[in-house]
Amino acid sequence: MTGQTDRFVHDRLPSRNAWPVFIYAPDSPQGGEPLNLIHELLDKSLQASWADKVLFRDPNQTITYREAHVLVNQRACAMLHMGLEPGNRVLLRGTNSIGFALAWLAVVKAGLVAVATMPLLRAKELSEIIAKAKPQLVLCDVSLLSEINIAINEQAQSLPLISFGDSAAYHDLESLSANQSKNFEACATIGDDIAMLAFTSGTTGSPKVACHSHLDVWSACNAWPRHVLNSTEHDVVVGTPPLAFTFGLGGLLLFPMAVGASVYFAQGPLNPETMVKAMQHAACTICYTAPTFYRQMTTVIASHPVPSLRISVSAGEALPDATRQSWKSATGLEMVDGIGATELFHIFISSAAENVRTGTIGQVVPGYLACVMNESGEALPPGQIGRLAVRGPTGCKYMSDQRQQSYVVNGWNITGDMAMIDIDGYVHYQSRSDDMIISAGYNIGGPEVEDALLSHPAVAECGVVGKPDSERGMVVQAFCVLSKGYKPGPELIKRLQDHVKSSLAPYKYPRDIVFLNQLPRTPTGKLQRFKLRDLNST
Ligand code: 3UK
Repeated sequence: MTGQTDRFVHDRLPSRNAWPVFIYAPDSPQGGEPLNLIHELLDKSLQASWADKVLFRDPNQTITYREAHVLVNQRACAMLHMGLEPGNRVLLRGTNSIGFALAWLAVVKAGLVAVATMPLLRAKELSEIIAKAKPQLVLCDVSLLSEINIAINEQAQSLPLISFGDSAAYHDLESLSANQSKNFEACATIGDDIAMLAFTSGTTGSPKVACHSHLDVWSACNAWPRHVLNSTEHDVVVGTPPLAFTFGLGGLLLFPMAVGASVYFAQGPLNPETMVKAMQHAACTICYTAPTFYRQMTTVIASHPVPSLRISVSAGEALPDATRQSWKSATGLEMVDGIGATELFHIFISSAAENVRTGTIGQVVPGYLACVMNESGEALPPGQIGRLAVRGPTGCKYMSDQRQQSYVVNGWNITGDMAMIDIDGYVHYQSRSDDMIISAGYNIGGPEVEDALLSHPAVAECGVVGKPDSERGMVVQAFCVLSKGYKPGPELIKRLQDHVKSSLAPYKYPRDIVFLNQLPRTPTGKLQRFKLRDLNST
C-alpha cells in the first residue's frame, strides 16, 4: 500500500532486475512497510531527550526540535492546501538556511518528492531539471528568484512559485503557513515511496537523476553516521556542502536529526575566514567540507583555533595526504575521509579518526560490501587495482536513464573509480576510471601526483591530467595555482618536477606544468578534469 497517489517517479524507476542488490540490517524496515523519514526524524524527537534542545541556529534565531516540528507541520499543511498530492514533485532552491531546511522536511513529511537544486545553477540548468522532474510547485529563497523566474517563463505550462526567507512578504511560504494547523499527520508513505530526486553533479553529459526512497535515506542515516561518525545529541554541526548535494543533506540536516544534534547555518558566502568564524561562534564540534576548502582553512584555523571541534569530515574528492597532515598540525585532529556518491546517497567507505590509515580512504562502512573488479566484472584479489564496486543498504536507481546499465552491473554499484583494496580492507584510491593516465604503458592516478605537488609550499591548488602525446600515448600534465609570493616560470617548473621525482617513482612526474589563476570546478566543488584536458585543444 503506497502513500503516493501520483506515480510519476515510480513509473520511471528502472525495472527491479536492473536495481543493485540491496543488503539490509536485520532490524531494518522492509520497503513495503510503513515508513515516513520525517516521522522517524522529527515526530519521534518529541519523545526523545532532545525535544527541547536546539535543532537549528543561525546568527538571528534558534529553533528547537519541538518548534521545528510545528513549523514543518504548518508548511506541510500549506502545501496540501495548494492542492498538491503525495508523489508530486516540489523543486526547492535556496542556500543553506533554516527556511530551506524546514521546507525540505515539510515536503518529504507530506509525501511529496523533494527536488533540491544547487544555488549556483543558472536558468538553463534549472530548465533541464524542470523538464525532467516535472514539478508541480517551486519553493525558492527570495534571494535566488531571478534565474528560476527565467527558467519558469521558458516552460509552456504555468508553474506556481512560492518564495521563502523574507518575513515581510505577503504571499510567501512563511505567511501561507502562519495560520495553518500546528498538527499534521505524516503522509502514510511506505519505505519504497520516493522521498527525493538527486541530480548528479556529473561532469559530462546530461544530468542523471538518482531516486531515493524513504527507506534509502533512512538506511543511510543508520549506516555511516552510526558506525563511523558516532555523533551524539551534544554535537553542533557546521559545513559548506549545499543541502541540494546529498553530502550536505546528510551531514548538515538528516544525520544530526537522527541523533538529536544541532546545526548551525552561517549566513552569507562561506570562505575560509567566515567559515572558521562561524565554527568559533557556534562552538562547532563537527565540520563538513571538501579537501580544497580544508586546505584553504588551515592557515586561518591555525591562528584562530576552534577548541570545540572534534571531528572534521572530508568528502567529494580524493583527500591529499599533504592536506591531511597540515590540518593535523593546525588542529591536532585526524581528518575523517569518506567516499560517497549521489547514487548511494552518502559515504560507504570511511574510517573513524582512531582507525585512519594514512594514504587510504578507510575501510568499507559496516552494512556495505566493497570489491574491485576487472573489465569483465570479475572480483580481483587484494592488492590489485580495478574498478570499485559496492553494494549495501543504499544504491543506484536512475529515473528513466539507460545509464543505469553502466552504473549497476551484476547487482554491484560501479562508482566509476579505480581503487585497490589491501589485505586489511583499506581502500587505496587511484582516480576516476576515465581520468586514469596511461603513459608509456604505466597507469598513473592524477590524485597521487597532485598530492606530491601539494606538499610543495608553492602549490596552493592543482589538477593533474593526461595530455595526448605521440610518443608515450599520454604525458602527465599538471595545472597549478600558485601560493602567494611565488612567480611562475621555467625555474619553478624545474623545482616542482624535482620535488615530485623525489617523492614518487620518476615516471610519474609532470612533464608539462601549466600555471592558472584558478581551477575549473562544479557547483559541488569538484575539479573538472575534462575542462583541464580541453585547455590543450583550445
Ligand atoms: C568522488 C571521492 C575520492 C568519487 C558525495 C559524500 O561526492 C559525492 O557524490 P558525487 O555524486 O560524486 C561521487 C564521486 O566523487 N569522491 C567522493 N568522495 C571521495 N573520491 N575520495 C573521496 N573521499 O569519484 C565518487 O565516485 O558528487 C560524497 C557524500 C555524498 C556524496 N554525494
